[in-house]
Amino acid sequence: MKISNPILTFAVFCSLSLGACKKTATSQKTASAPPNIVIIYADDLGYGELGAYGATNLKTPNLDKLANGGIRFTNGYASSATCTPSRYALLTGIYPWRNQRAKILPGTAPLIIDTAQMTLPKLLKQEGYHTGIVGKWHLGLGNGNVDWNQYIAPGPNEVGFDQSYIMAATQDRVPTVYIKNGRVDNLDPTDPIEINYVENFEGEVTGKENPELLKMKPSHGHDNSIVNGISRIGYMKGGADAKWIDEDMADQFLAKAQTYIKSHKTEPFFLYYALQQPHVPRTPHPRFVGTSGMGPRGDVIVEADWCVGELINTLEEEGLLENTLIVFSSDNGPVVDDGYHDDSVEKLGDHKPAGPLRGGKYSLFEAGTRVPFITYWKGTIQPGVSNALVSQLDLLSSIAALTGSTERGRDSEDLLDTFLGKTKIGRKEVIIEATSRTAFRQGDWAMIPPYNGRRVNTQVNIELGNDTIYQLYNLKDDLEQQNNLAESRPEVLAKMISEYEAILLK
Ligand code: NG6
Ligand code: CA
Repeated sequence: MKISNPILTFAVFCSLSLGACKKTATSQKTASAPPNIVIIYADDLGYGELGAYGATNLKTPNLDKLANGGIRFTNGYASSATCTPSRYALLTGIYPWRNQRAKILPGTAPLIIDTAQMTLPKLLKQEGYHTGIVGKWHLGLGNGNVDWNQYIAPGPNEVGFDQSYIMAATQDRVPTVYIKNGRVDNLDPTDPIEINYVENFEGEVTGKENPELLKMKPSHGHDNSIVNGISRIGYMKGGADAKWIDEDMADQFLAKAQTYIKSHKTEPFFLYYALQQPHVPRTPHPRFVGTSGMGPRGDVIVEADWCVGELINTLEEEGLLENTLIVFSSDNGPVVDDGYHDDSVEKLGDHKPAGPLRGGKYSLFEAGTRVPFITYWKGTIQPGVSNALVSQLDLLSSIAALTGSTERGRDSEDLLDTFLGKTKIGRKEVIIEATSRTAFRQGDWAMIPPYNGRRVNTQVNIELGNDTIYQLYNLKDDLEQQNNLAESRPEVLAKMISEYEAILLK
């Protein structure tokens, strides 16, 4: 028997040796070995923050290189205007508003991903990938009563990551320690960690009672336990040796990500590199202090850009750049004052974190969820700009398709060709979420249902999108969402309401 077609050869070979073919099947589908996948995920980085997205005062050469050497999406969305829900959607391919627990979580919250749930790292593991996460987690840990001095589970290692080096929640929440594969790194067992989000431990200093101990003062909230001269959300006792040094966090996560790449370069790997910048508290390493001229918020964006450059250098040095799909995005839109007096407002100057968009973090307006979104694969993706509507939700099904997996996320569309720049057709519509409210984007239209809450969160100075009436904007002519067309285009509004509600109920 002579068969020259390689796929046929493969089929015959498989039918002879059955189960042994999974890996080979993947290779056949992608014509070569499956690429490594690196998702770099910033925290609170806005649509207008990168040079490639129009920033002029802030210099982001490394991210610009990625954006200009890959596909720069102009209609790329996070699933939510806050962190936890977006991260939930990214890893599960499920709309976060389907899960009541997908809200901004305290550091003591239990894991909100069911360990039986299919996740992006799990499906990649099934395809033979090694999987790792470095950076911010914020999806809960344990089952509700974590002992921080024991193995902390379930967590990332129980939902698909072979390796994890994380912070539990946010940089402004306790516990302020790194957790390595479920164990607090550098923990001295004679100095156990206790965490409480309701009351303080006797004798422990707080930002509220001891403001003289602070090097960065809170503007709102953030007045509980003091760690490294910065008061946080929540109370913590013990764990002195394990506490992170905020100014070293970027270097620490970068080093872990680089080590991960180097130690897994001989097998396909998935690295989820979840940067902590520019979320509060903004604590650039001294090397970056003053580099942006915009105070710590700008400086940590410069620092994050440098980290991305270093990571790409590592991929290049290891000869992996042409076999690695890199995705860069942000978990939600920007906020300037998010709770600390850090000069972010005073030194912002002309910089527009959201670019031309209205709103910001926490908002149903565009800036809440429309974020920088870049795909880069040297030699495979032809550089370009795409206005296709894409959501971070879609990464799960699209990456599954890329690797030959048949897994798909419930709300995740296979947009592989869009992400690879082969087509500019994206999804038709997407529901976005912000602090438990939802809105609808369809084609050029954005529709926000009526909500009772306050219109502006004055603490962060962001318009939340609330109004007593329906809002309808045509983003093609009115990207800034200034002209509510709900009354003048009732037919568009009615159609959108019914299609939006149908998805909500699905
Ligand atoms: C808010 C915090 C804010 C930030 C946010 C979570 C206050 C007053 N504000 O509650 O500083 O931590 O939660 O951000 O506490 S996120 O990007 O992780 O969603
Ligand atoms: Ca965030």
